[in-house]
Amino acid sequence: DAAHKAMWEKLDLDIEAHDGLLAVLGKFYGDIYLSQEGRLKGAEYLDFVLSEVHGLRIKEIQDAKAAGKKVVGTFCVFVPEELTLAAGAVQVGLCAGAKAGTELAETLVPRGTCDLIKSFVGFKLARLCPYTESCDLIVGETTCDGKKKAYEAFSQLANMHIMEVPQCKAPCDMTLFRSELVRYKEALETLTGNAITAAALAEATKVVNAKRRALQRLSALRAADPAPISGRDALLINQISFYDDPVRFTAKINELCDEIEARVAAGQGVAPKKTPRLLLAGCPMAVPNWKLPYLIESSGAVIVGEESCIGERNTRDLTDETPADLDGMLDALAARYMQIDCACFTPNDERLDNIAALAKRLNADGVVHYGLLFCQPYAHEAMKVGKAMTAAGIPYLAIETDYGMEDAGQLKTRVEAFVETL
Ligand code: BJ8
Repeated sequence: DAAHKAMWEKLDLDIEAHDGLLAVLGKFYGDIYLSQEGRLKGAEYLDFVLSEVHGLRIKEIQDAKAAGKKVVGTFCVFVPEELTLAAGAVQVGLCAGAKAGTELAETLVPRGTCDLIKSFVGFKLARLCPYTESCDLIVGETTCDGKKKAYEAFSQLANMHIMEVPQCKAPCDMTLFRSELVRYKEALETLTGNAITAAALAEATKVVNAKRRALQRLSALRAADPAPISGRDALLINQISFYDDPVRFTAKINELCDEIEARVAAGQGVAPKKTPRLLLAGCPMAVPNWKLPYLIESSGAVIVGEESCIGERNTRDLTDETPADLDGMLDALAARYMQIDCACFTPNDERLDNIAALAKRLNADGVVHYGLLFCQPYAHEAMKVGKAMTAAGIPYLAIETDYGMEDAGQLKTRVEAFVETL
């Protein structure tokens, strides 16, 4: 409507290109989401949030800014939302899952860069993302080479803070990460003018843990056969967790879980009992990257879990709520975040065990590894995961793809062939 348009103009978006993007997104969402059968009533919340992804939520964020709040954008689950919230700021995820502004992006990052990076750079250069344009500070991190070098270029376009994330997990790495938490805390205090107190951090930790618990509850319910929720909807829930208000989100997902519990008790699901069940593992799938989940779920299988940062890797571990002083709380944060089994770490063998355990817990019949083209860390681990799954007797398929649609037919053929063997 006119008010939204005025807001987007104020954010200096390219209105015509942005209209085009929303039209494509709406069509894509209709085909992939609204066409599903046996959807939960609580999915209305998902449809609403998505239909207003560049509308109402941006309006709320603008209102918060007008009231003096700061907005922090992130690209990685290593950035602790607990600290951001404790400083009274709003945190939003900026990873992007659509092909947009690619040519512009390639003026800033090399062609052989993964689409996740090209997408957030492209969205910025093409002036398409109201979240990016709302940020007062954007936090980068030294994870993969692609991201860390892209942030050097990106910092010419936005106010950035770079966190050093270690690549190993020895005691000295823990010390380094702990000191980076302090540096991030100080950056937030400078940005917002608010001191981060023990009381504020304790409260923020409760909020973020409650969000994780709701997502853990959802994950646990997906062990049921028949699967009570589609993988597409579960992925969307995890995607929305990165930009909706955390307290509202938690309440809505707990309501949805109540509905799922009733469904499981009644033996109902989105696909018949004994439908082949797959665990997706690998690179994060940012909104609206729904290509592979859609292909899988239209090939006679159902997805029962996501071993990615837009999934289990972001929700598996809680932050210890028992420390009473700031120092203890920062120790707890460091301990919690350093458990993340990102492929950027070496070695990263715990990930292999975590995938096998997750597949077992979710009663998965197989694992599909998703790697983005040009992503070195996950391409290497796809091979290791394949060996580990074979050793554990779990059927395995590795897929490497990008945000384009050109390979959709070929991917579907491979997925269908894999599903047939299950
Ligand atoms: S903690 S997974 S969110 S770094 S796909 S940009 S790795 S070349 S996203 Fe990640 Fe944090 Fe790790 Fe999670 Fe690089 Fe690969 Fe691209 Fe990637």
